[in-house]
Amino acid sequence: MLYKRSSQLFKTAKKYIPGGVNSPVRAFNSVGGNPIFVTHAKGAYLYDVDGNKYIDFISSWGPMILGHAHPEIINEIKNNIDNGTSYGIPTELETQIAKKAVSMAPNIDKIRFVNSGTEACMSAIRLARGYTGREKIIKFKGCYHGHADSFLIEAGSGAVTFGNPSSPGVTNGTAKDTILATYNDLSNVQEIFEKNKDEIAAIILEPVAGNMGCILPKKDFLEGLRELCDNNDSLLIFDEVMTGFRLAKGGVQELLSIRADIVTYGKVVGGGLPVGAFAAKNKIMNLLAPEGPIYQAGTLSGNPIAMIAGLTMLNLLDNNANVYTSLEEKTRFLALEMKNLLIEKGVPFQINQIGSMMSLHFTENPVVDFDGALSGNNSFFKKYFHGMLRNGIYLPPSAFESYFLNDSITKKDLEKTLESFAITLKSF
Ligand code: KE4
Repeated sequence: MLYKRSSQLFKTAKKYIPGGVNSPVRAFNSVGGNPIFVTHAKGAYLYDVDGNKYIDFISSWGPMILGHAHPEIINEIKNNIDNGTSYGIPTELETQIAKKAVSMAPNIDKIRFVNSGTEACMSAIRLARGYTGREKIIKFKGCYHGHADSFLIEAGSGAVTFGNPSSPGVTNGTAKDTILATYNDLSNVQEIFEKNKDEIAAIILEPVAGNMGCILPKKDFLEGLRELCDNNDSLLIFDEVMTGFRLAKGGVQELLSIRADIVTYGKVVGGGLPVGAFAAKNKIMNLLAPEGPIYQAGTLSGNPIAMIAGLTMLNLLDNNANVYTSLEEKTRFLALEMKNLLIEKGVPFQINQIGSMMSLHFTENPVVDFDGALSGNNSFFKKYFHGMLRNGIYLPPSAFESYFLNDSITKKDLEKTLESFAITLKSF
């Protein structure tokens, strides 16, 4: 694998774009080396500027669940692009995709479309604060809800004290309203509610986490959060930007039969174009402007080309329910075979997998929270990442990300991936 042209392009990119990228994780800082630059993608494959081909395990960080450049999505974009690309005026398309999303996801009556998962999550907490009249939110260490100020908060000193800004530019005033809890630790959340009686507007979490690697909720964790919110008149916000329409048609709410009060979406819902969304029952959504007083807006929200891409994607998923079984089978097969290779090698590891999401951590400790993810051996991870890249496998360039399989991946691709993994393990 040669990366000559990618390295040249990265050098130039850094002259005009901070860090040469438009989103930090793409810069390979966590694994070292220079990012590849892609020319195009089709199905399960990425092609870089140096003519290298890769099997793609990030699927654009989730959106491309049916594979890149899906013919039906591309055709619908082509069929609509000549009508114009943006009006800032309502279109029937927006109602069609809203109706489709509401029919697929449980417990929602209305949905508002925005342009990213960040916008969806920041709007969801404003809605929760407006609905409850309270100011504090609880989030979990290691969960990521986009880059809005209220989420760029790291744990404060005590287990139940307020957070501190995790990025310059986030004010202490903002940080004081975000409290950090430990994922999968229900008693910690209970303690926070007791110390902040009647002050918690909402809990926001990834019901299946994908930003610490993939982490599953422990038995009764989500049910416990549901009960705490009900007993304290707080709202439970599921950030399903990653899991929505990916782990099941109805996301985690359907998969694990647990009801959220507000759900956020992104990635898959846009079919590869910039779309986020947040949704809830009428009693909450009707408080949103222009119907209610809680303000939220966006010039390109409901953009017709993004809507047609998203609507086509949702229709494809809704009419092809066995895609979820197929993705689960492929991901489970990969996880199992990787486990066998790792056991044979004698390397300490944890593999977490659910549906088409999985991650590998080089640690003997079970990875059930952020500290567990932090205990992974990052030098092993760097060797693993670059060994797989050199052998034609594109993985997330960070141990704190989830793999997102797409349904274009074939059994042959998975066998090639395992061959690359066996070669990579030889270098350990
Ligand atoms: P965006 O603003 O990036 O569309 O969505 C933010 C977001 C919200 N909630 C969850 C659960 C998310 O995973 C994300 C974004 N995910 C990252 C991957 N860890 C996107 C990749 C990136 O930041 O470039």
